[in-house]
Amino acid sequence: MASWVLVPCLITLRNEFNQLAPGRDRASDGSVGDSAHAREKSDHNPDETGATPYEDADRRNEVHAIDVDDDLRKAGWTMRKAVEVIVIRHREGRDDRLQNVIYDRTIWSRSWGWTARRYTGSSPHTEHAHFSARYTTGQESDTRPWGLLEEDVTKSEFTAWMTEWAKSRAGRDALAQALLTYDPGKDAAGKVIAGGVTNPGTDAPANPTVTPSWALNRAVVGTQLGYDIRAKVDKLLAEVEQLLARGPGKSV
Ligand SMILES: [Ca+2]
Ligand SMILES: [Ca+2]
Ligand SMILES: [Zn+2]
Repeated sequence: MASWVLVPCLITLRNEFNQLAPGRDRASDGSVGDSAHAREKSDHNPDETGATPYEDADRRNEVHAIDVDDDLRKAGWTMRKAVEVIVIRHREGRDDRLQNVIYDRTIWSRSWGWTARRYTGSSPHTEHAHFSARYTTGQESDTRPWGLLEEDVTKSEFTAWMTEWAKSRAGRDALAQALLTYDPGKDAAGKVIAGGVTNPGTDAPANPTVTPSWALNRAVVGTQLGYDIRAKVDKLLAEVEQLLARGPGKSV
């Protein structure tokens, strides 16, 4: 077979899978097609010497598809999740390098807005996911990240970020606002659902947010009462002033 290369964008995709899951099974990996592929149009065939569904603008003999083994052997990850990350980015217009993705009897394609359709080809694609790249020059050579590593945040990294955020001015403002405005809503019968700050529910004794929020509540009520009382005293004093101004012996 004539020599061939994989399009640069798919080299990055395969590298990204390797970086994400260094111990992944590679048994069902693939790129260039076997003799069965060579008999039909396939993105696994080199584009200058083989039959492909599309043609590109250059003379490089390129393969436009990879298969990645389903078994990632990576905690918190499945091929389903990896496929979702990649497909969603395409659906949202944040990536445009792929033509279609096939995995587990499902095909997602650029041709119909990246929605899922049942894949009825001879292989159900349950042991590997198939990624077909586009034949456009800009997309073939685009080696930007595919988003898998971005999604790969461990729980402890996430906790550390959240802790840092909660200490920041913006984080504290947002948390305070969320706490003070949280409304648990009402049920079908119109009763307030337990759980909000203003309605602590049955966990009140053990809920550390309840005591300070009730103290705050009482402070607000106290302040309001203070204003109300002052307004009434001011009104009363004004009336007394008026009475005194009229002098003795005159009724109001
Ligand atoms: Ca090309
Ligand atoms: Ca080519
Ligand atoms: Zn394939």
